[in-house]
Amino acid sequence: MTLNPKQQTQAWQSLDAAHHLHPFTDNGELNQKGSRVINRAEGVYIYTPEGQEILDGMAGLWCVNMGYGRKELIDAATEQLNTLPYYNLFFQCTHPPATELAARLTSLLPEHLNRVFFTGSGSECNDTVVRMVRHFWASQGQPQRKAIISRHNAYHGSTMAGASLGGMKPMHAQGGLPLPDIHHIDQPYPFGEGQGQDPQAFGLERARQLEAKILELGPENVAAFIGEPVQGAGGVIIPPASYWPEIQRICRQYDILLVSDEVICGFGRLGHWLGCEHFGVKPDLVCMAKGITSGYVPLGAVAVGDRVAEGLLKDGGDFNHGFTYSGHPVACAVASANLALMEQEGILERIQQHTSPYLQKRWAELGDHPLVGEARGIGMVGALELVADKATGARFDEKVGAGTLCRDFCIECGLVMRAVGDTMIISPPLVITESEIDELVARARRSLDLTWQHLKG
Ligand code: PXG
Repeated sequence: MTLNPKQQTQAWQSLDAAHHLHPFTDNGELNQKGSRVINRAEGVYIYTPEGQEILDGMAGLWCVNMGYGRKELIDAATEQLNTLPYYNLFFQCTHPPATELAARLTSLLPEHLNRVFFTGSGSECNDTVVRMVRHFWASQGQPQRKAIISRHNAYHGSTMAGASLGGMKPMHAQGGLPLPDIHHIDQPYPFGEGQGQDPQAFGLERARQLEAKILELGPENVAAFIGEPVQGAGGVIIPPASYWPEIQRICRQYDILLVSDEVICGFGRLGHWLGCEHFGVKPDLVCMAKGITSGYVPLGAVAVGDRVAEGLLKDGGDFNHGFTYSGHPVACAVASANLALMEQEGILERIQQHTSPYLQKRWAELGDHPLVGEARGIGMVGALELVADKATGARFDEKVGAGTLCRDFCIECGLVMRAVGDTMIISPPLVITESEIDELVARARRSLDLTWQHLKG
């Protein structure tokens, strides 16, 4: 018996409910409702089996930067699967896709980043960084430098080290986190935590919490500071311009390594290869994943600055760390094809000169909506703060679940927008056209109207 699309969806939903545990999901609640099945995608659109077309305002999970259905990436994967579907980089071996990608990547990155260590994901990059910075300081005769400083509401992944570096309270509440020697300072979030203050002064004050924390721990005990240039999963938190230069000054003054987590901000999301370039920051280590392959296959990479690389290569250079899928050949081949495609299409110039200014202009218009306390954005990300009172910026009671409501109306209107509490965020594919941006903004406005009617009606 062939099933019609609705029956097929129901069949998948019941298998899913019986056998599949979802990440970051109330699985009990989901199993009652039935999960949303997506089984096809093209360009900036995803589709349900019943044929609903949904504009993917999140590029999957901030990763499908060059859009769905790119033949160049599919061909690169197919060719590599046919040639060498797997080999490893352990035991003195290499393979052409990893070597060529390492060279290609370092040629695109700032001058002092000349080496990469491959992983399978962003979380694995951050686990790698924890071990690498501590190993580096040990190589410098300072093994006591173990402390790593991060921010509250940062997201650095879900592994033990990634979730510890992250500053997500609900994550720390499960599984005995954070690990020892990981510390958090406050985030540079003007709308949420700096209301009524001058944004630049607020940015400096938040950066100087790093200095205070270093002095509290003793500079001789601190290995590194890690941050996302713009916090993504935390709600598109854009720091004031004063923030990053001050963080860099402090790191240099106390000789603390600076790690930029570029898992979201890299590969064009902020209009540059790396988001830190926008803020004029020169990190010692850089974590990359997601957009490196446009999400087609999993890959992560840690770019290592010359100073750290020289430390690691001292005394034989043994680093006892690595993953079966470090630099998987298919992932590396797709990443190289993705970088080539980005260059061929001049995507960075297109973002800087056209797509980002247009997206930001249209996005800012949503700021006039009665439900929106702030519409902000940078590069190819945006956020809307939903408020109960536009004049005072007062939030809705948490129990109202305004963000969740709005997110559900978005889907009804054919748009994926993510809710972080009552902050609605977007991170569309970088290849989105002006008319697709118009569509995105129209669908977002319609969803805001429906949310408003529901809450006030
Ligand atoms: N660093 C940053 C800055 C991230 O955003 C990771 C590390 C971890 O990467 P992996 O590949 O291990 O997932 C991330 C991941 C969301 C969401 O809902 C964000 C991420 C992952 C899943 C969901 O915003 N970011």
